[in-house]
Amino acid sequence: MYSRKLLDWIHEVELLCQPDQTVWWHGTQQEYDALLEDLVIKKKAIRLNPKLRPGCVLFRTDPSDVARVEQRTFISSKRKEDAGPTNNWVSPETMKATMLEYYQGSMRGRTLYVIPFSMGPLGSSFSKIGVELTDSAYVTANMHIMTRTGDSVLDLMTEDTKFVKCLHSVGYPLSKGDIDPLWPCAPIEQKFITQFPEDNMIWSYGSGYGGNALLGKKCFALRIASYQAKNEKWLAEHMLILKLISPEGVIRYVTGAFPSACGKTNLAMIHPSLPGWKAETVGDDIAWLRFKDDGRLYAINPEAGFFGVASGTSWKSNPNAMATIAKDTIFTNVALTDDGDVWWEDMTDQAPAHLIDWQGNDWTPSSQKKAAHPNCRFTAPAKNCPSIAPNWEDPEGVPISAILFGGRRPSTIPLVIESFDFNHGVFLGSIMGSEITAATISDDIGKVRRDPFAMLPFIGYHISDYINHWLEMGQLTQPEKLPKIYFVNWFRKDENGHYLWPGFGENIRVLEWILSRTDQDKNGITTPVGILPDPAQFNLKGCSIDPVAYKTLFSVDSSAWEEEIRSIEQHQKIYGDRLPEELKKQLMELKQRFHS
Ligand code: OXD
Ligand code: MN
Repeated sequence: MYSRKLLDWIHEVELLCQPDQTVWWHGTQQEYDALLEDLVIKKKAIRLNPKLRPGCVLFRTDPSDVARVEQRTFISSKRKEDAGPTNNWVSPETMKATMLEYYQGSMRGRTLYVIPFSMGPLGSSFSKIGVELTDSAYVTANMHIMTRTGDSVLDLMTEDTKFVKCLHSVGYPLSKGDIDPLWPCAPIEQKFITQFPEDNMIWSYGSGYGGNALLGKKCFALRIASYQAKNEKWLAEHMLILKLISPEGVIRYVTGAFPSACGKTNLAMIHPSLPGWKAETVGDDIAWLRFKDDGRLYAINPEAGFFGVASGTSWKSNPNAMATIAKDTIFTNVALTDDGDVWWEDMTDQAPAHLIDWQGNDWTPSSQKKAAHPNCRFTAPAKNCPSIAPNWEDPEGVPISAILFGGRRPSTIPLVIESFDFNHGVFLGSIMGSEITAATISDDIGKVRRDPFAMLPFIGYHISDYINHWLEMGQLTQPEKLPKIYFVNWFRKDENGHYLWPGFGENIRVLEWILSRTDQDKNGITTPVGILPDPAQFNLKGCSIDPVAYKTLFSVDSSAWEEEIRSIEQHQKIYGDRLPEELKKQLMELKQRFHS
């Protein structure tokens, strides 16, 4: 029996958006295959060479629709102060009135897909249900990979089931005789990605790409879920989940939050360089965490696939990702090779002699433009990942021993810092960020762009309440049951601009130290910024790192930290008059530790 609430809402949307037809997504492989085949026939997608990439297709978006649009993303809470200083806010009444005008007839000439989906394993007590109504077949195919969709979700829904209503339209209605463009979307000023946290509702209009349109991901699993998590005493975080098995066979799990371009997916799929260590992937982007009766924090990955940045992914940087995308993958905005395969910058040392670039034009290595868009993506089922943990879908979640925060920091920040306690760890999460590089058009090169908890664009409410919620979570169990919190930095450089740390598989050495600390096996050295490894106990066996680099990696330079403290003080202004007391106190104590 379908829920009346659901049927009524679909009917409302049909009357509003006026699609030509409505199709229920049942979640089967046959439907998925037929949908993709239809897109290929209509030339909306290109089938890749089945001998090289079986089950794979390539989409090219409109050049104006290639990434999340943060300037068009809104938290429409009833009160402006509940959205806080870091979110765009428009009142729900005004936003609904504006968007209703756009939605009026917006699906004319198109099919409305009804996609029931579960974030999290079906039926897990961690999981939440949503229904996306979309006029995009591309979104439907991606949602099929990224979430658990279809009848099995409907079966779980009763009249009382709360679900997130996710409405999506590409914003390009078709009149009779109109030709549908390759990638229909609306101009930037008509794009809206709106979360209504109090209504459990998301309205997205005008974009067909990624986090703007696959509403289960950033909009639901982070923005709406973070709001729910605050009210229900759990955490919805922008974190990978990694399972580590020591040479002795001890299994532990860590989560990690990193801003973009810090190798989060690489770490989630790490190939450990230390003999005997094994790593398995539980999640690469989002973690939902809650305390269970034993007092420990458990995590699930609410997603079912990876929507990863392809650029830079190679057999060298991430062999597990490369193996994952060998089949059954949707590629978007990558380049096409002459033999019907895909390519992107840094996938191979040498670029092919000829390609069709992401916009459909001929490309050779002498071309001025990049062959693939820097934000080109793969959408691949998590189950195809060779490193996926056999228990990655455990409805009970996995117990977390350590939480990592990191960023791209060429100076100042040591390779790893252990926080003194949970609150100090929250402070470290609040100051994480990456140095602005030449890759970003900005006058601020060399300055740090802070991105608290890597959640700045994803917190569905006031950032001060978010920090306070983390602090309150730390009070919900005995201190010894809490995961330990670490700050890591794989990206420190010497004065000549060379990376001091080899990174990638060698990061297992840092993880080994972290886990030895959670086991209280090894001593640390107390410094003003936190606890650092005792160099004598840090495992460098088989790693050719020179002693000077090694010293710098673990050094705390007080004049650099003075600058860092000034920069943190400056950053704390984002909280306005609602700077959480604990963050103020932590900064003061940091200063004091340098002077005592
Ligand atoms: C993502 C992001 O797409 O963080 O995962 O932007
Ligand atoms: Mn992400």
